[in-house]
Amino acid sequence: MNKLKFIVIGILLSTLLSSCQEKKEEKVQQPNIIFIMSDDHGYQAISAYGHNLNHTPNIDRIANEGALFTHGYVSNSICAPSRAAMLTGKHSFKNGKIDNVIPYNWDQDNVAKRLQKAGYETALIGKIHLHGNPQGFNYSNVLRGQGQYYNPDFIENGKKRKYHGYCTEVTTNITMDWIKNKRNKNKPFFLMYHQKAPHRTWMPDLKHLGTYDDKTFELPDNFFDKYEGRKAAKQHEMGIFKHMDLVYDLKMLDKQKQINSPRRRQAQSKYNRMDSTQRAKWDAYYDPIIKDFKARKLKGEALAKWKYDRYIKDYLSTIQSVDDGVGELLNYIEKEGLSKNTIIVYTSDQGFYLGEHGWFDKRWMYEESFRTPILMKYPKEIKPGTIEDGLIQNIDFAPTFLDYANVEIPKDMQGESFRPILNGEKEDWRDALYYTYYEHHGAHSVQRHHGIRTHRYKLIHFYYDCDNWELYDLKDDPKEMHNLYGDPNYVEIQKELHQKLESIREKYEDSDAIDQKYIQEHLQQKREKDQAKQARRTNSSKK
Ligand code: SGN
Ligand code: CA
Repeated sequence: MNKLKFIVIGILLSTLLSSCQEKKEEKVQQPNIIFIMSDDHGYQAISAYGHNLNHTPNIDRIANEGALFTHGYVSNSICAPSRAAMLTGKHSFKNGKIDNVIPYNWDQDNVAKRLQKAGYETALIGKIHLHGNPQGFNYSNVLRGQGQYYNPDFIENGKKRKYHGYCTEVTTNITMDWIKNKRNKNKPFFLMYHQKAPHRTWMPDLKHLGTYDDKTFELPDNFFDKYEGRKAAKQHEMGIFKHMDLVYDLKMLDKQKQINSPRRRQAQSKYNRMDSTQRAKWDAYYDPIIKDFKARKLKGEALAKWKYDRYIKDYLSTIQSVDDGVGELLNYIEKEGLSKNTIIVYTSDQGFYLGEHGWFDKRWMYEESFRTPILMKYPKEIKPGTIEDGLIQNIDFAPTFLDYANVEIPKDMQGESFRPILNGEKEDWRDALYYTYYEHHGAHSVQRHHGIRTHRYKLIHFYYDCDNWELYDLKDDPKEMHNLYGDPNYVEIQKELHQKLESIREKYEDSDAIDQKYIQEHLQQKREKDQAKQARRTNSSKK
């Protein structure tokens, strides 16, 4: 009898022990997650996407060792709303951050808070562009607002700190320091490594000046777009030819002040941030270009082409530093043996126009800015060289990370984990995406709009102080030059898309009433700002 008791207790103990071990192993198995994001990095400027503009070997490595997403999209193509959508897993009208102006509420739930609660060590480094102290992070070191390319100011755990050097490299150095020396190595980690580059004004690092000077860049074939049938697009203020500033954007800051620019003062202040050694190298590169530009007295189409050429060269050179940083991080992960258990994602807050439709900037629901690059590796689950063509949106990152971390996905997150589609279980995956854009009137003059995109079609509604519809067949017209709305051949498709738009708005709980609420809030903010401006003016005139 005693012997039997002994055996039973023995079995019970060993079961308990092995289940404890399993639990421990399960914990150890939680993957590290590195979420790399850059700002305004169009997929056209990542060599893995095959556009042959530039060479980004390190970013490409992520796709070569994992997956390249061909249909990655954002929910609202602008910086702060895009970041809010990624953190919360919700569309802008749900998380409240609809534009770059209305404040973000950090008190709401976010993916970092959830991971932190589940035992993750969390860090946010670089650009976040959401005012207020970041919540959900053990360590944060973020740029103030948009940040500066040279000798940038950061806020480290709530305290201001100035760094010497080039912003992209500084952000990488802070990240490497955290990953090597600061984090608790007994915990899985969630790292948001977010570059400011290649945001306007595309100031390259000194060592990358001239990287693309020997390459000839052809204008995109719709560079001289006349926007026929597209009323909203006609009102843009993002033309490379018409709106790009020679001095502010294209660095023609001549000492003689002969080149005309309404933004010379702002250009000068960016230049003034550099120290004398940095300025000497900067001048050694740009001064001969300024001299040559002045001598050529370009006009019309020749000037348009010159502007595009300077823009694309600066933009791509700025990306080289982003790629360097990714390389440094990937090498470290590999050297430390962390590769197998680390998920690495590369994305941008949205895409960007590199001369398509004659533009720079983003905001529109047209492909170049609605789409965003997504590359992801996780050797445990994703086969190298995977091409993923499912419709993915930035609201999906938060639930996807929680899924991989084995943490419950809150019911009110609107995005969905795309882990199952990467694992080949695609059956129920969505067939359409919903998009919203609110920042009107704002920089670059893009009308308020929303719309739906399926694999083949896109329906857009421009509204607020207009009421225009656009419909595109992306198979026949991938560059979105022919608005088919009202075309008798598309009556049925148009009807279907209208119905789909209605139902997707219902699904995500958007409505005209919600929109009206934001319009009022926006107008109120505007009034307050104007009043504050007026008060400052009155005060200064009294002095
Ligand atoms: C700045 C830029 C704009 C840009 C917005 C938003 N002008 O206002 O070109 O669209 O930021 O960019 S600048 O002259 O100040 O550079 S975002 O990435 O933050 O959304
Ligand atoms: Ca951006």
